[in-house]
Amino acid sequence: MQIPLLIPLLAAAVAAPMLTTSGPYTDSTGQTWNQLPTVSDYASVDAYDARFASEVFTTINGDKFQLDRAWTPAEEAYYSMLGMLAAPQPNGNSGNGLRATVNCTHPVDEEYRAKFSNTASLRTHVIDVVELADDALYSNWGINFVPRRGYRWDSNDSADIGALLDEAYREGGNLNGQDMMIAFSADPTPGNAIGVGYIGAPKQLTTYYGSKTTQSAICQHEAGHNYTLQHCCDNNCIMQATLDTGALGGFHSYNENCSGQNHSSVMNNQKNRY
Ligand SMILES: [Ca+2]
Ligand SMILES: [Ca+2]
Ligand SMILES: [Ca+2]
Ligand SMILES: [Zn+2]
Ligand SMILES: [Zn+2]
Repeated sequence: MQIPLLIPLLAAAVAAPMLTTSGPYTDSTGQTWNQLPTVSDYASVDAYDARFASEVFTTINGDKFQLDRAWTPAEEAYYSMLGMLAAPQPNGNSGNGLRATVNCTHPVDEEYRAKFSNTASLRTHVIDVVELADDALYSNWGINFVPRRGYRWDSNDSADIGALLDEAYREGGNLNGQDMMIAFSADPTPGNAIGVGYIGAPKQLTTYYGSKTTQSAICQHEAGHNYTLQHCCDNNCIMQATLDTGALGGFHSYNENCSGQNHSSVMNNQKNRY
């Protein structure tokens, strides 16, 4: 008799542990989201982008963030074809004004740690990601991220990436006396996001997505949010809503329609924020 086989499966599904979340989140229209929307909730990626590419969500703590989705397979193939996954494009400008040293703490979750055979290789990877992410910040605005310490945290309490960021902050010891938290996660958290950073607050999370260079692009994009940058529609800018590794180092410097910002001007005003 075949039917009873279904019962343990169903029972297992029902018995799966309930996840907690730091939601609900509120969007710009006042709508409440208990969990963040995902691409699979919408008819198409375009429909999702049209609704959320520029949307700003607010947590119950008042932190604001935007959604950063992963590439679709078609986008990934397209960018690979263009060779855009290869070299960074650091802006050659020399830094001007005060140099801002930003000491960073790095909570790393169990799935991310498991990608590496030993602590030394993990440590090197994290430092490489952060040090490439800050190149354009440094050359343009004198912002120098300094990876200070890594921490273990266990990402098993979150239902979406916003909650994951809060969990990293909470369980990684908040800022640990440093200026900024750049957390790393490879948790299979539901949703399509590959990174998240609060707008104007020194907290961000980069996932184990793509190459090391890709992760630097994610980290740099989230750092832009940390310095109050919002999503834009400039194809050469790292602050596009969808990650473009080929735009690593690019921050647009004119008044742009989607963001309503001139990123370079904003960064000039915010470079000593942390
Ligand atoms: Ca640095
Ligand atoms: Ca946890
Ligand atoms: Ca986990
Ligand atoms: Zn973003
Ligand atoms: Zn831009």
